[in-house]
Amino acid sequence: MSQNQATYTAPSKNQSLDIVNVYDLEQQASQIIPKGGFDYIAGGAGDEYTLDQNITSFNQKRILPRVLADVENPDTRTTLFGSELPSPIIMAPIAAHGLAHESREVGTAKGVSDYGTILSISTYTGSELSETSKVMGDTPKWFQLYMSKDNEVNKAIIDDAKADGATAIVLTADATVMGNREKDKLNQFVFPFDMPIVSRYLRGFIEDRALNNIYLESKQKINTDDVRFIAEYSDMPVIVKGIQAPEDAIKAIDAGAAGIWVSNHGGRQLDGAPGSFETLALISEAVSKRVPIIFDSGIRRGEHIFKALAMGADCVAIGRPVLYGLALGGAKGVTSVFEYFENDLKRVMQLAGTQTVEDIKKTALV
Ligand code: FMN
Repeated sequence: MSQNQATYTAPSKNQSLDIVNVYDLEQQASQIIPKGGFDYIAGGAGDEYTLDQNITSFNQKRILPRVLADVENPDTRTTLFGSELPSPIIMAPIAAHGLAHESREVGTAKGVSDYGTILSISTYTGSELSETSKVMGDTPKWFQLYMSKDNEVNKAIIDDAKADGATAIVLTADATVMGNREKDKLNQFVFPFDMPIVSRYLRGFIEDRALNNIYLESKQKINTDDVRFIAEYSDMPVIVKGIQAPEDAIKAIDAGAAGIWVSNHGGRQLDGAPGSFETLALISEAVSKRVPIIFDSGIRRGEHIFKALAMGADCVAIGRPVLYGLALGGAKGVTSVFEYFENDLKRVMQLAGTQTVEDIKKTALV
């Protein structure tokens, strides 16, 4: 089923959501997002082994209940790159929010900013940067860069992100080719709308907006020189996203990365890779607190956030669940998702006897 602009109708409601859990949210979202769009969002690569493993691998570690802990109203507030946040929960960069809701990235930006956390804007945004900025006030935003083969194009994109007020560049390094997304192939999925930033380097390929064509124009040979180049050119903190091996974390930091983003792209790239959580302990050891660690891929519960922080992350990023909230409730739905995760984390903190985020980080899982 090929879906073009004329036939793709994204959901449009704007309402707060009463969330029981985000699996239920996914199920509800599957009923209202057009099939091609839903499969693109929810799907993973190949057998979807890694997609599943991202969630199940959290069970390899357990949280010891602690009592007589003298804890009340746990405090989830934290600071990341100088930004004060209500919780260690930020928004992952995600392409084409217009698949989930007619308000596109503008709806997400409003919802994230009403909650008060960091928004990461994808190179594959379907909204202009100025449109999202308008609804965000002072809420910090990061720009996620997929590199073009042409550094002049990269410079122009970084210039735009900087002019728009981005406070960090997230260099995604794990998507140099597209993962084997079989659902998208079966659906003959193409993006049903334009993407203003990436069109800068799509050149002749824009006509059918097929995924493979986008990757053809992206840079494949990414190395530490690119990290150095972006850090020097942008004069902003560069966070390297897609790190799953301790060696790559060390290489990134040596090249000037100001942050490490542990992620396997939500199981959308290399199928057969471990669950992202399984890689965190060794990466955290290698990073050794030199720079902050952001963790994603598989966060679905407060328990998962707690475990990621206890294993060395400084904050977690939410991906798919935010788009499901956007689909079901627009900007308000997005805020509801962040509030759900914060409340769930607070409950876990209370039961695990931890008053603050720093207490979680000191907790040993069993
Ligand atoms: N990561 C990027 O760095 N840039 C992107 O443009 C991007 N687009 C994505 C689009 C979709 C629909 C999804 C689900 C993920 C995308 N990601 C992208 C990966 C996310 O940033 C994040 O790593 C992933 O969603 C985490 O997995 P989870 O959603 O299962 O928790």
